[in-house]
Amino acid sequence: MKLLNIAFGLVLLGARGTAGQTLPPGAAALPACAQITVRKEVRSLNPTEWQAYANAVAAAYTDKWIDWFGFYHNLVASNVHGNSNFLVFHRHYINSYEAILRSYNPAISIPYWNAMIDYQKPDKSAVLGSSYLGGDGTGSKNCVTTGIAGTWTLSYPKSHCLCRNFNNGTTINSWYSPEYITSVLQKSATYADLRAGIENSIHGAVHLGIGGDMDTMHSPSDPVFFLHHVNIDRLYAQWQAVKPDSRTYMYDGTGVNNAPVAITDFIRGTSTPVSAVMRLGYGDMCYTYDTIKAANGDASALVKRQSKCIARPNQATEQIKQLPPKVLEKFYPSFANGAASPLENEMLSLHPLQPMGADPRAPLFKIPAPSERMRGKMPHPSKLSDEWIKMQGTSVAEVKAMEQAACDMVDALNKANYLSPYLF
Ligand SMILES: *[C@@H]1O[C@H](CO)[C@@H](O)[C@H](O)[C@H]1NC(C)=O
Ligand SMILES: [Cu+2]
Repeated sequence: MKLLNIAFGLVLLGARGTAGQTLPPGAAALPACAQITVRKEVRSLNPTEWQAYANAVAAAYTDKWIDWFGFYHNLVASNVHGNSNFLVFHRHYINSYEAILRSYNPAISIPYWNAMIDYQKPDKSAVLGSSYLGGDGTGSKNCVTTGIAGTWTLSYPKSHCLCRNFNNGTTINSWYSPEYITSVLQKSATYADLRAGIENSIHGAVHLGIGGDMDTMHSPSDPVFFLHHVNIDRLYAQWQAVKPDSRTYMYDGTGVNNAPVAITDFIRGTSTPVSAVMRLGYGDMCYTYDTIKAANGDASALVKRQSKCIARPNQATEQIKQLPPKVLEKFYPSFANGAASPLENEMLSLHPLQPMGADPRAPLFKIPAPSERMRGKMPHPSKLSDEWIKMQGTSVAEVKAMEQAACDMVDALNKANYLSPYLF
């Protein structure tokens, strides 16, 4: 009898666990994926995995797929930025690119670049080093000459080298920190909140900071685009997974021409319903993230080689939790109410000076203690340019208000004498 009760209880629990993820009205039921792949941080790929990715990208470049993705993004750009289409469109778009890469090698998953951990000095990131995506452009045309695209000649919109133009001479101005993105994840109650919070912060800052082709509407010409947008998609997926019952199919805010969006909409520029990309593990969305697996208790999800390097996760979290209660409540509601999921804490991951996982000769990196002299010195994030805001079709007021709030958060943490482990 007791056993029966337990079994019955489990069935109910199972039913309840998925009840809120009931398909929205009018949506077709999608089959569960037979196989779910895991997208990982680029520096945790082993050399074979990274080489396989680089080879598939090279093949896609040769077959002009990179040009096609630049062309297509430019074609639909004005409809899919600065409004609620942003997250769902780019999820669909990245998945299409991944499918193309898999036509060359079925084992490929696009890695992500956790650009937040490099936010203080992005140009120092190993990801912009010659073993990965290459660095700044040089010469009169700002041509990239290092990394996997160092020899590229693109043909859209006209024949040109891959172009980058770091936004502060040879360096890049500060981006948005893990501390800030953690705050966005915890504070966003609606899909529209999350979309604006992510698109106007780390999303725009990376595009502008790298410059050149990344600062255009054919930005997928740059291989940075996909690793960057997979990171944006990861944040969306994590935010959904914090409260899957209410957030999986949450879709609100406004779309093109400020018209309210609906879950029955098609993703702009596609014949795919919005709802078809929202639930990972179903239909064509056969992937998850290493961070989501880790949050679900899979200790092996974050790569062993680097597990020693990730051994410092609680330093930032524990310090943040000791901020004055008013500051904590304002910026970190989930920490304040003691119910934070690891999915809404971006301070659990890597260190900015992480050595390149793809280089087997690189010694394991010992994380230094945060430098005391940096106490209370988190930099303000760099602002988006008016040209960029206009190009994205975003509301200037929305961006300015958000940038002000981001600076307020940095000031509040600095005033509280917070010592960030991401500063060096
Ligand atoms: C370039 O970086 C320096 C040092 O962080 C900063 O003081 C300066 O304002 C930046 N210049 C521009 C044009 O953003
Ligand atoms: Cu885009």
